[in-house]
Amino acid sequence: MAENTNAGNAGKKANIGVVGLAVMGSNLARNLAHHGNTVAVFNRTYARTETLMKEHGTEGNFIPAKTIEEFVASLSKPRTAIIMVKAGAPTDAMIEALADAMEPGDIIVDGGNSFYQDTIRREKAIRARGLHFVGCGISGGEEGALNGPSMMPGGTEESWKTLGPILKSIAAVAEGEPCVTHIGTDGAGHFVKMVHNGIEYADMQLIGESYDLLRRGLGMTPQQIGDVFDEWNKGDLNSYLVEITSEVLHQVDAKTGKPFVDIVVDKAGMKGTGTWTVQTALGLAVPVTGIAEAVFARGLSGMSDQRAENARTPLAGPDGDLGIADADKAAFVEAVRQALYASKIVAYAQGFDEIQAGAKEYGWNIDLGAVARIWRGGCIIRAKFLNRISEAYDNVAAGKQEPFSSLLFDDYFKQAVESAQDAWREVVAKAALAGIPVPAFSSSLSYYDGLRSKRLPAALIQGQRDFFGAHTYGRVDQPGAFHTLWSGDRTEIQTA
Ligand code: NBP
Repeated sequence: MAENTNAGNAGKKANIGVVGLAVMGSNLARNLAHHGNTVAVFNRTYARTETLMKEHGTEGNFIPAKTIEEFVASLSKPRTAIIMVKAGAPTDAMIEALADAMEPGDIIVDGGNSFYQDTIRREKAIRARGLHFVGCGISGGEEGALNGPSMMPGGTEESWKTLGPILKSIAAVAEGEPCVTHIGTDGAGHFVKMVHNGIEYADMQLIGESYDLLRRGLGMTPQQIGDVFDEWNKGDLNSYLVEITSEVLHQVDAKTGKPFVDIVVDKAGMKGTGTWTVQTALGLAVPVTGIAEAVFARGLSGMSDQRAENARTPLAGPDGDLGIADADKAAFVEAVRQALYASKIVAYAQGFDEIQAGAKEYGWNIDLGAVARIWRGGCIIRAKFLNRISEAYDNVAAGKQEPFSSLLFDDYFKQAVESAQDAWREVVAKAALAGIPVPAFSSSLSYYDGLRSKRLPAALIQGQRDFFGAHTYGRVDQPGAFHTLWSGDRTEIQTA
């Protein structure tokens, strides 16, 4: 494409700016320009700005800047700039540079994958200087940034008034609605984006376990399993992740002619958002067992020393063959589909629990129905069943349905999990007998059974805690706190 001389932009101001023009920033800048925005662009190394202008400068109105001062001067007021640089110290450096060059009332947006606690800290510091700071989770990878991401902005209502129309212009659209909403103040957007990524981990692990059961357990080929995922994608499980799973399973390695999945090293990488989700959930005492098992499973896949030792001196156990007769295999595949759907519902229910707990802890007024709606398009966990989640929360908000303490008690999800549970139990039990690890399937089932248990062994744990630490316990038959004199005559005293 021809280089943009920007002759037409002389004297014109940009309504939005992008700082950081690596893959995400340049694609976001192009998306903004494609939708009628005039976009100021700046990158620490000017060569990247030149490349963007050379390759895509004619796609819309850009104003390239060589310095941060030039960049800020080219923005109309309130000046609004989205930072898309490496998370951590580089983001802090750019926030500082922008805040120094901007004026009160201007808006700094961090579109990177920042930890929500950093966003809370930064928002406070920037607000003290009279500027707005918006932490905005952006999902959808580089393709989403260019063609329509799902976006989760935090920050003030006032900044949303300026930013909202701009973000709506570039967001993915699902069922006629842009996949962006104002999540809540300060770190709310990055918090919700973090949980989105945690759910993504769980979803991917559950799909992985389904594949393993069909591959090792039933002896199906990757191609055959890809066909199964294609079928599953036509029903309740319809989602981007199920769709791409089929693509990956159908891929053949050009070098060897082998299934692509067989030539990939079985060690899953991670960049930290799953870990943050679990660490945060632990702090808030929300059991996100599906997400946690997914993060731990990636960790286990990377335990090279232990796996190498097992290769030398294998730990004994069954070989993974489920021993299912050919005539019964189709029924087992269907059982796995149901187990996957039930476990997925649990993972999402846990993720939404974490968002609710975060909202309570940090004083955010988060519309959970709206969160489910903006995840229907543009993001990695986009899925048909998010409509069901938004319906459930919207019905409660509209007073059409009694509030529920977990999505699992919503009529639709309750019924869906109840009808899947026989298959779910069969899959988990058979996997255990055959030696196929299904940590996310089984922990989700245990969570479900934990919730339905009338009595939990927590009573015994309280007894143990009181025995060794005088931590006291409650009684089922009267209020108050009690302690038994375990090392004395074992009488009970009331302590509160
Ligand atoms: P990277 O995360 O690879 O960062 C590269 C950019 O950061 C370049 O523009 C680079 O400038 C700039 N930068 C660095 Br490195 N250090 C800097 C500093 N000290 N001061 C100023 N600029 C600095 O880019 P990306 O993959 O496009 O991602 C951008 C952000 O978006 C990240 O926070 C990422 O977590 C987030 N994100 C990424 C995805 C994805 O799928 N990749 C999805 C969602 C969100 P230079 O050209 O001068 O080196």
